[in-house]
Amino acid sequence: MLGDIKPTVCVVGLGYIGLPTAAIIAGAGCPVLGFDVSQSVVDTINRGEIHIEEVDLDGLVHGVVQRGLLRASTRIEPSDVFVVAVPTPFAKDEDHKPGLSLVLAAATEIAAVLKRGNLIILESTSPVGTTEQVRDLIAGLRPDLKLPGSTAESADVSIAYCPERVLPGRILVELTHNDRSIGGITPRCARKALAFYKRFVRGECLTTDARSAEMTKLVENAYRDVNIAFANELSMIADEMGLDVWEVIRLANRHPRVNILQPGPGVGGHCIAVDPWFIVHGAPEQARLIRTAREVNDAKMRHVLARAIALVESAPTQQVGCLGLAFKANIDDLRESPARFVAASLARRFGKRVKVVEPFATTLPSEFAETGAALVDLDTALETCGVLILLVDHEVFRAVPLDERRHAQLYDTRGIWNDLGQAASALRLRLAS
Ligand code: SAJ
Repeated sequence: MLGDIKPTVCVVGLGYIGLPTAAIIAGAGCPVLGFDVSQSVVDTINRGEIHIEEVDLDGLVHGVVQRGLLRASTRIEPSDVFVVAVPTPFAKDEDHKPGLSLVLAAATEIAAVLKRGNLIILESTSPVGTTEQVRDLIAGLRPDLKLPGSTAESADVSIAYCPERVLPGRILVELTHNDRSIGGITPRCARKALAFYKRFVRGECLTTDARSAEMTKLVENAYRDVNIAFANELSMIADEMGLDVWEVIRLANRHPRVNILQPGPGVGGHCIAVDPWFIVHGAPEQARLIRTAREVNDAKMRHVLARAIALVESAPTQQVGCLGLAFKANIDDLRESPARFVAASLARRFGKRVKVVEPFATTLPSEFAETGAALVDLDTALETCGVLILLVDHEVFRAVPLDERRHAQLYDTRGIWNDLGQAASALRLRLAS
C-alpha cells in the first residue's frame, strides 16, 4: 500500500490541526479527502479558501485544492489511511472527565468503510488508553476484520496514535520539522504509521507503544502548564509585595540554569489549559502538582479580573479599552482565552464604558451581546479610553509608542509596555495597596 504508489488519505476533522495536516499531506502528493461535519467549512475549503487564521495556510490550501489533491466532504469515504484530528473537550465540572464522543463517533464512521490493509491514526490529544478503546469499538463493529493486539495472528488493519505537537502561528513549519512520537497498538502498527509520516515529516519519527505516545503528549503540555503556573504564581506574589515581577524574572533568568516563563492573564487555548486535566483524571491521587498548576493558572485569571475591576472603579469617568481577546499573541483563536474571560466580565459589569480591540476578530463573541460593550479599532481605543487593560501581546499592541498611551491608566498583564517604568510601578503599587 505504502510503496511507490501514494496512499489515499482521509483526514477526519478540518480544524486548527486537521486542515493544515490535510494540506501538508496533499502537498506531499497524496490525494486527500478532508471530512468535517460543517457544510460551510467543507464549502469554504472546496473553494480553495480557509476558515481559520494560520500563517501561509491559505496559499497552501488554495494550491492543493486547485491541483485536485485536496477536497472536502461531510461524508467519510474509503481510503488507505485515516487520520483523526477531532477535538477532545473535557467536562467543566469537578470531575474534568475527558470527552471522547467525537473520537468515538469518528471511529464508528471509519469502521463502516474500513478495508483490509488500512491504517488508522489518532492525532487528537487523548487520555491514556483511548487508542485501544478505538480498536475495541471497531472490533465490535467489524467482526469480519482481525484487529491489532486483540489476536495472536497478524492483523488486517493497523492502528496507531501520533499526537500533533505544533504551535499555533507556526503550524506548517512545525508539522514538517518537529520530531514525532508514533505509538502503535503493536510494533507493526507503529512501523506502518512511521512509513506514512516519513512522506511529509522532516523531523525525526520515534516509534513506541500507543499508551506511551498518548501520555507523552499530555506530559508535554502539563510540563508547560506547570512552568507557566510558576511564573503566574510569582506575579501574584509580586503584586502582593509591590514588586515588578518582570524585573525579578529578567534578573533571575540571567542565572545560567534558570529560565522562568512569562506571567500573563492565565493560560488559554485548547491544549495547555485542557490536557493536564486528562492526567489528573487518570491518576487523581498522584497528580498533585499538575492539578495545582491548573488551579494556579485559573486563579491568575480571576486575580487579573479583580485588579482590572479595581482600576476601572478608580476611574469612574473614563472609558475602558480592553486590548485583545485571543488566547495568545498574533492568532485569531479565542478558545479558553483568559483575555476573553476578563474582557467579557468587565463588559457585563461596566457595560458601554468597555471598548474591546481585537485585530483578529470582526465581531464580538456572543457573551458580549447586550452588555453594551463595543468592538473598536486600536486607534479609537487609544484616542478615547482613559483606562487601558492590555490582555494579549499582539505585535500591533507591542508597537504602540509610549506617547500614544502615556495619557491612560494602564494595566499591562503581559509586561510588554515596561518602558513606562516609574509610572507603571506606581500604578502597580497603588493597585497592590
Ligand atoms: N503562556 C503564558 N506564558 C508563557 C507562555 C505561554 O502565559 O510564558 C500562555 C499563552 O498566552 C497561552 C497559553 O499559555 O494563553 C498557551 O500558549 P503556548 O504558546 O504555550 O501553547 P499553545 O497552547 O499555543 O500550544 C501548545 C504547545 N505545547 C507546548 O509548547 C508544550 C504546542 O506545541 C502543542 O502542539 C499545543 O499546545 C497542542 O496542540 O497541544
